[in-house]
Amino acid sequence: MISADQFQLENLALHADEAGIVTLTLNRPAKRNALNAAMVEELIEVFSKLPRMGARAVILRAEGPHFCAGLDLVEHHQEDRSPEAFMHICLRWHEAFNKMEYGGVPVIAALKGAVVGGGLELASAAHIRVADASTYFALPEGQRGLFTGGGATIRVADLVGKARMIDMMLTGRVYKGDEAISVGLAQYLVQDSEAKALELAQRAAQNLPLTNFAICSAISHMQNMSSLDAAYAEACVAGIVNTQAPARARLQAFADKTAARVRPD
Ligand code: 1HE
Repeated sequence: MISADQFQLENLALHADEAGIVTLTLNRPAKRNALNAAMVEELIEVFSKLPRMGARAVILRAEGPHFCAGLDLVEHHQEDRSPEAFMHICLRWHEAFNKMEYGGVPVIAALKGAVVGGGLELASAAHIRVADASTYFALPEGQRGLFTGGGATIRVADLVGKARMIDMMLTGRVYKGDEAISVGLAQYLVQDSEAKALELAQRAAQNLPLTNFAICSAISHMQNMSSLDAAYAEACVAGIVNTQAPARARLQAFADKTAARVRPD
């Protein structure tokens, strides 16, 4: 069974159940879960190892009232980084978030409070985002004299489109509630984002692991390809996934009319 002892974590907390559902907690509430360099290294460690440890789904949650306040601005200020040093910091962020997005294990973000700057970059690397009434989204980099460096130009622009992202950065626009859902920042708006994330994780974990691997890595890879190459890659992935031995029982159940049918509710 996956356990926290298998990781060296100070800024994150990890708990796994017998079914392989991992709850990963951003655990710097006193600093509003701001991402310091150490926390990013821990994210890399966790998301590098979990796919090989049999994790079936990850719930990414936060301690305290805010999900994540983005880059640790105090550390950044105190370190007085050179352009080269900060470029390397950004590359470590990309390493962490790419491991999340392309790792093949469903990651479901349970959001609350501030999901801002690098916190939104982190959330946008999850496969599903669940918001509650307290959740709000912003990219305050523009107002801080900064620019995004953790993949927002790719993932946030993917979610909301270029024009909205530019507006968020130029004006500090904050999205929350139904409007945040309608622009694509989250897929669910509920009273209890953690309970909903758990429900979604448990549902996703009922899929075959190889199928989830394809859903949570192949789709993202294919978005980076030409349509022609993506169609070819899709055929190759489907060749492997759609002929996997464990799928036979599910197909048999459909043929026997014992499998659940797709219904609207
Ligand atoms: C922090 C950070 C942080 C809080 N770095 N320490 N991100 C931002 O511009 C968001 C900056 N943070 C905020 O706007 C607010 O802190 C919050 C709205 C998130 C929360 O407000 P509040 O009133 O609950 O907390 P607070 O009093 O502002 O902060 C509490 C403590 O957390 C305080 O530390 P303390 O030691 O004085 O108690 C704050 O300094 C600390 N804290 N946010 C460091 N971000 C790869 S490029 C990515 C670019 C970016 O992400 S830019 C960052 C955008």
